[in-house]
Amino acid sequence: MSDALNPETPEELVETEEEPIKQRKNGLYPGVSDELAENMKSGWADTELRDLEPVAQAGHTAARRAALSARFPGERLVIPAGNLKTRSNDTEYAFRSSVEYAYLTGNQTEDGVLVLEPTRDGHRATIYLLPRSNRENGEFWLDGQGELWVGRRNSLTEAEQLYGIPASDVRELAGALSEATGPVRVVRGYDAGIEAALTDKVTAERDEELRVFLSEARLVKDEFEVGELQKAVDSTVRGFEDVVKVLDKAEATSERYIEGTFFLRARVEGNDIGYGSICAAGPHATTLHWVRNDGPVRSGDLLLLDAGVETHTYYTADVTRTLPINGRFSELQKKIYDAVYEAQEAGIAAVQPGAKYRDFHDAAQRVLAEKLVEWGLVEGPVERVLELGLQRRWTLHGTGHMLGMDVHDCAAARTETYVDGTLEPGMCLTVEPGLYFQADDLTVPAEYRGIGVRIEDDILVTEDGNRNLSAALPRRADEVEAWMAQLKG
Ligand SMILES: [Mn+2]
Repeated sequence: MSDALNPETPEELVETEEEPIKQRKNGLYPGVSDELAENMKSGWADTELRDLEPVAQAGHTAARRAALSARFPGERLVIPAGNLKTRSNDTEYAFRSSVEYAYLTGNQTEDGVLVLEPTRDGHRATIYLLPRSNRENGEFWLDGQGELWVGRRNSLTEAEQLYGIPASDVRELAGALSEATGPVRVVRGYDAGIEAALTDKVTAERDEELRVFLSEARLVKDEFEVGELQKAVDSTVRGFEDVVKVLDKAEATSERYIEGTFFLRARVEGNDIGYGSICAAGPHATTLHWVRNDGPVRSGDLLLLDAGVETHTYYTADVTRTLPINGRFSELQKKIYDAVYEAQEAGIAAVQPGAKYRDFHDAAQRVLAEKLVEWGLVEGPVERVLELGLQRRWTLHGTGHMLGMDVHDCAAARTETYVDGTLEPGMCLTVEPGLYFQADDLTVPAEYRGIGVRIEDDILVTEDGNRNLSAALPRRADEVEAWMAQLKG
């Protein structure tokens, strides 16, 4: 990629519109003649887009903002999208806006800020965004954030049509906020500039209440969100099929071939992967978050693939399958796989409206503890094992979590509404028991060592039970083998 002509920060450049950038930074733009500067100001077509259709979630974000408004009457609420983060020198990481901002606006633009201003009967929402680049003062082509470099932005008028929210120039927001009076809360951790403008007006405790509310608001998904989650899962299913089809190429190279194959599907059909793909072959499957993905892929071993496509609206799937690389489970691999499958079946059955959140975890852990006792790996009785948590040497992690715009969604929700809470229709969670025998675990027979199995599905709580959103991907051992045989042709 090429280097921006202008080494200065965008804020400095865009503050004063009367002075052309070239003159203001006299001498900093070698090679830009007055004639060229003048020439670049004009000859550009009017590209304003008119009569835009609102984005698909615009019909849902108003209700979300209304719920937020009702919770904090009379207070100014500030929800930033966040800023670009430097990767190195003048390159940045791909931007992903804060989920709080995307959830409430449907917009995902860097530097955007949603502000809810208190009114007599609720709040008035405004999204603050960077407007189109100024062509008169050279910002358009001399500024690193100019549209010539980073691409066309929506005008504020276009943004209003797309998101159904009045839009204003974000460059005026920090100043306005620092002068504003009255109670205010901000979602922290995304926009240092906005936080600095509010520093003497907010408290950590009050801001945390805002963050907790926005996390808990997302526990129950609306119809649009469920549709997006299903879309994410459907793409993920295709990504898993892609991987099975290229296992021979992965054997000839490394786990990276699997990572790259899945990523291709995620980028073509969605926004991205929802989290770093875990492409763990052989003993790497016993490392819970194996994302280095630089190991060999060997026939006879298992591949634990934990990956999810994220949609353009940020909803992600989170699915795991443990596959025999050569297409057939060995006897011991199948014994361990079947135990995890049985535990997952028990876990999924416990996902019911009105059930405690902990129930599905307990149900799955019980099955795994029974198997471990039955195999002689831990001394029974099972009640004692569960009471002391002894099975956890091999089960390692919780059996699932909420799923949504974050893979571990609603993480700021209070214990009483999440872990100690009750399942309700519209909640979506993963059920993902596993058994992991570390390669250096001397307490298990040698043949178990280096085997890791996890099976993970995305389960929606419905009015009368649950729906497995990832049911299209085979889970039972014999079905997995048949599916692989068919794909490998
Ligand atoms: Mn998961």
